[in-house]
Amino acid sequence: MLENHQLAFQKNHIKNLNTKEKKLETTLILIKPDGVQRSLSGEILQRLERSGLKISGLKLLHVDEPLAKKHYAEHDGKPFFKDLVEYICSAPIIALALSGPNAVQKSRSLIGKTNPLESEPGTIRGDLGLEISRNLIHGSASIEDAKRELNI
Ligand code: 3AN
Repeated sequence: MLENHQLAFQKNHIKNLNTKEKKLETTLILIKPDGVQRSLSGEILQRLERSGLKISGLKLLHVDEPLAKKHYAEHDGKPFFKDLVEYICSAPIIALALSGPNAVQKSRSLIGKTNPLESEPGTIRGDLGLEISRNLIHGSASIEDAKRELNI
């Protein structure tokens, strides 16, 4: 969802981190339509940035059906797949690449569990979400998923 030129500043952004470059990861974060519509983009970005992770690419986009199906391919066949695809295509989202040490695991812990009812207070979904189908944000689940999703 983010092309190479949109990731061009990544090295400059992360060069001040006290870590060896080889340990750095980049993950894909999506602020979903509910996050954008509820004007929570700033709050969500602030929470992610305050952890020390760096925004290394960012764009507002309106996802179309083929892109959504590719992104959510692992859920194809599940009962909620159709709604999931329709929903992510229903309004603009914000896609960002987030970089830093252990960026995948760190962003997942900031985001919280899939169901906002089960997400701990202090997490994005735990503090700001109510429903599993409107859980505000996507974060890649693994380093492999991050690589695949960033290249879609
Ligand atoms: P996560 O976003 O926490 O990695 P996944 O990958 O299991 O969760 O699910 C992807 C998205 O599918 C979730 N963010 C949520 O919007 C939706 N989803 C997952 N499970 C359900 C469900 N049981 N009912 C409705 N929507 C679901």
